[in-house]
Amino acid sequence: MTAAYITTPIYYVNDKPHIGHAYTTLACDTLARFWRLQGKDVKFLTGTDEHGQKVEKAAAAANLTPQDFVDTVSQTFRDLVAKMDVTNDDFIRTTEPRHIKAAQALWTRLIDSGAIYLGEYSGWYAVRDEAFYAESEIVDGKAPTGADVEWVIEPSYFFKLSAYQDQLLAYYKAHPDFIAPESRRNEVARFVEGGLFDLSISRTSFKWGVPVPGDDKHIMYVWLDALTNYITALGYPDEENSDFKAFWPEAIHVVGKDILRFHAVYWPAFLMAAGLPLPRQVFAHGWWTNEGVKISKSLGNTIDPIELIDTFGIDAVRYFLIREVSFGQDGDFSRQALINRLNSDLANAYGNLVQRVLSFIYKNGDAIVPSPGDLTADDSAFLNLPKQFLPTINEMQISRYAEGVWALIAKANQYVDEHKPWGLKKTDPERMNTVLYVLADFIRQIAILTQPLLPVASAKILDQLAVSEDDRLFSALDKQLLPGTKLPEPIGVFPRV
Ligand code: ME8
Repeated sequence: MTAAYITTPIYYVNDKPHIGHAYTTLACDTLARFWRLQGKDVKFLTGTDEHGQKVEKAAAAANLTPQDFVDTVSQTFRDLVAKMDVTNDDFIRTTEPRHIKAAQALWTRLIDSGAIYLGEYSGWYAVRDEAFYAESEIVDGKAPTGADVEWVIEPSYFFKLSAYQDQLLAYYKAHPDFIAPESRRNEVARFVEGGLFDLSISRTSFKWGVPVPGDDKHIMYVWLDALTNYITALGYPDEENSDFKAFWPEAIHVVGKDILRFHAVYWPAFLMAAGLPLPRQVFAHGWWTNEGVKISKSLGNTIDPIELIDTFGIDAVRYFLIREVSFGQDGDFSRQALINRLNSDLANAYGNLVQRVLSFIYKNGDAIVPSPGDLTADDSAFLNLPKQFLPTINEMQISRYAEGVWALIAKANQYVDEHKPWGLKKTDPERMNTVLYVLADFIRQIAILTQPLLPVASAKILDQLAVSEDDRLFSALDKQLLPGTKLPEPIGVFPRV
C-alpha cells in the first residue's frame, strides 16, 4: 500500500484558533480523506507550537505560568479539531517529552555533522513572527511583515545556513515539485539565490524552550524546535521504527504562504545537514481576508470558526473554504458568499437532485433500488462520467476537484430535465425504472466523490442508498447498486439558509 504523510503547521498557542487555522487543517483533512479513499495508508498530523518568546509573553499577560497557559490554549486547538470532525492520527505538542527528546537528538546530530558553531547574535528580531531580520529587510523600523522588531545582542549558536545555498538550489531544480505552487517555488529560489546568512538557532535571554544539549544557558530557537515536530511524530530519533520507515520522507507539509521560507529553506537545510531525506513537498496556501480587509487581532476582525460551525454546520463551512478559493491562492471570506454557495451548490444543485430522485423512488418505486431495462448509449456514457473524471484530478488541487464534482452534479440535473422520469410513470414505467436506476447509481458515485468535501452529508446519502461501508472507496465507483435493495426513507441533507 502506498504511504502518504500529511501535516498542518503546528499552531502557536498565544491566542485562540481563528479561520486561518481552521482552513489549513480542513484542507489537510480533505487531502487525507481523499488519499484514504484511494486506498493509501495515510498518516495525518496536526498539533501545537508551544515554546518561544511570543508564547511566554502571552502567558505572562494572562498571569499564568507558561505550562498552565499552553495546557489551556492547546486544548482549545484540540477541541477545534474534534469539532471539525478532522481525521488526524496524532496531535503533537512541542512541550511533550517525546518532542523534546527528538529536538535534542536532531540538535546533537547537527553538532556532530559540524553544522553548528557558537557565536554572538546582534540584529533584529520580531517576536510576533519569531523571526530574525537582516538590516536590509527593515522597512520604516518594522519587519517586512509589519511586525515590531527589537534589537537583540546575545550569545548564540548558529547554523551554517550559508553553506547550503548551492545544495538547496540544486535540490529545487532536481525536484520541481518540492515547493508548490510553482510561483512560490520561484519566489523561494530567488530568495536563496540572493544569498543566505547563517541562522541564529539559540536564545539566552528567556527560558521557555527546549534546552540546548550540553549548554542549558541556551534554549533552542523556536523554529528549529517546531520544525522537528514532523519527525517527532514518526518516532524520531528511532529511525528503525515502523512509522519513520513507512512515512518518512513521504511527507507533504501544507503551510500558509507566510511561513514558506521556514519550511522550504531552513527545514531542508537542517535535514541535509543531519543527513536525513527531505520531505516530498511543501505546499503553500494563500491567506484569507475578511470582507476584503486583512484579518488582524488589532482590527478586531478575526473570524471564529466555532461560531461559523455552530451556525452553518461543519460540512457547509468546509465546503465553502475549500471551494471558494483555488488552493494556493488568497481568498476573501464573506458571509453572504458563504450563504450563496450553500444555497446554490449544496441546497439547490446537490440537495435537490438527491431529494427529488430518492423521494420519487421511495414513494413511487416501492422504496427499493429500481430494476433497469436496457441502458441506452447515452445512459452508459452518463454513468461513466465520474470514473472518467477521477483520474484527471491533480490531487493537490482540492478546489478544482470540488468544481469538477459540481460539474457532474450539473450534468445529473440536466439528465433529470432531459429524461423526466416523473413524466414516464404513466407512459413508460419500464423506461422510468431505467432512468431512476441510472440516476440513483450516479448519485451513489457522486456521494463517494463528495466524501472528502462533505463527509457528514455524503455518509447520509450513501446510507440512504444502502451502500455498505466497504463499498465507499473510490475503487467502488466501478460497482453498481443492486436492483431490489430496500432503501430507507430519504431525509433532507442540505437545509437552505
Ligand atoms: O506560524 N488566512 O503558527 P501560527 C490563511 N507556529 N491562513 C492563515 C491566516 C489567514 N488569514 N492567518 C494565519 C505558525 N494563517 C508556526 C508554525 S510549523 C513547524 C510552525 C495560517 O499559529 C498561517 O499561514 O501563527 C499558518 O500556516 C498557520 O495559520 C499557523 O499560524
